[in-house]
Amino acid sequence: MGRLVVVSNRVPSSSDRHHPAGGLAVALQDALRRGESLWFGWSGKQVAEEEKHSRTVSQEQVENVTYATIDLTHSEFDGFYQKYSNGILWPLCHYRAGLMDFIRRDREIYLDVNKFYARKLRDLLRPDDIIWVHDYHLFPFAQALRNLGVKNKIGFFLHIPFPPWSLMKSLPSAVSLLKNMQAYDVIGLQTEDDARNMNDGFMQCGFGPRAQAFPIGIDPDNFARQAEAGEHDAEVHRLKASLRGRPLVIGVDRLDYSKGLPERFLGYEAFLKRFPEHKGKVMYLQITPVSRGNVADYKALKRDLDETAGRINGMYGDFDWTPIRYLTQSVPRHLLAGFYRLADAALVTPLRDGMNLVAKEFVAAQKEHNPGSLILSRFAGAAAEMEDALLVNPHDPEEISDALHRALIMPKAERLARGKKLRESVWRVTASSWARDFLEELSKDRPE
Ligand code: ADQ
Repeated sequence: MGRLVVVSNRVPSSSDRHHPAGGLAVALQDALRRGESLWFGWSGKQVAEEEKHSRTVSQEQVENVTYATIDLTHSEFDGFYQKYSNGILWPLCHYRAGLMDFIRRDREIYLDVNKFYARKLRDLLRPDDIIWVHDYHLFPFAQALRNLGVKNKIGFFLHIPFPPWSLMKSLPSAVSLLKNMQAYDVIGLQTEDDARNMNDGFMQCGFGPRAQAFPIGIDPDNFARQAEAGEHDAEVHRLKASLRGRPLVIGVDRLDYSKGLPERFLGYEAFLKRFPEHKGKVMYLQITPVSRGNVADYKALKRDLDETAGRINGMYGDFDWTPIRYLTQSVPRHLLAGFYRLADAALVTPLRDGMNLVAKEFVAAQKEHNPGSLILSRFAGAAAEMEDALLVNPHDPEEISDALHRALIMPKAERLARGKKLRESVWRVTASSWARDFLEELSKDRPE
């Protein structure tokens, strides 16, 4: 059997290669360990334009995985990564066409970087390798490889949502993007809705349907073990002591406008206003590390959140109680797991999300005999599998506030019944079953 070749824009950094802590590295762990494999992508480094033609692929072997990475120039990083991938494709795929800032030159850089990556990878390929490409940075990657004569099986997985064609077509050259995707043998999306949207787009452009749903999961056993171990962690104890018996509500998200954070804060404010019996008696901890911090939309979002949290704390707080504890630094995973386990409710209310692994991590971390409640947006991919969460429309502050009140007064029997069903869903589709199912599909023989 050939190697598994994973291609993603970001490759785990050297320090994460021995013990992957999160993200794609955890999801692909089992698949990568099965045999010899290669992981190709950007090194995370930028070089000056003068060095453009002297760049070489650097390789590091860790156990049976070779990590092969290449640098980007400053202008490639800007046009390909910041502008086209994160400034056009990310908002559009999250149904936020209004945030797109389209400049034709960035699309050219995006296509050029895909071709550049393809040339670099081609030299490393063997005829029986199976190639698995990840995410929106690399929509046209298979076509770029095919143009170089690569005949290997190539699969693609999109981690973020895919909008209906009526919206997607607002992207200049959307048809050409979908045309390029015909070069993939298998295309996976997070949900049936996303797969339907993409297939409809294919059909509207005169192509056949080829997208299928492969919802991603976590490694629940491992996460549950970390959460249990967290009970003995000094920092988890500190958090517990600071609660002084009051219920804890937790939110954990990268700082991103897709995660619905300002709307969530307004939901929490509505909760304090409409259910004043909880004032002074609940702690809401929101952990939101800054991502893409140098992009204007993200800076504005950070300002908005800082201001809203400050306003709510000023208006509703007391000399011995802060309504929102809002952290913008990252927290190590084992601590997060311990914090989730301590929480009575989680607020996971993205406006749009491919899947949302925080929802699954929260469920995996709960005490089976006394689980906390999950409040989940209907517009997270996870909602399709987690109907026993308290599902909300994140645009409606009152709906969030009702759900929060309900979560905090929910009888134990109902929490147990919901918790059991949620656990079943998190243990049914795991990171490892996701990768296995996708690769099985990709390995099938299909007509030329
Ligand atoms: P993300 O948008 O990054 O991923 P998500 O699925 O929630 O969103 O995963 C975030 C991960 O980062 C989780 O494992 C979480 O624990 C971790 N994380 C978040 N905040 C953290 C913090 N403060 N400190 C430490 N860790 C933190 C994209 C898509 C999602 C899709 C995933 C996987 O946008 O929809 O579920 O890929 O396919």
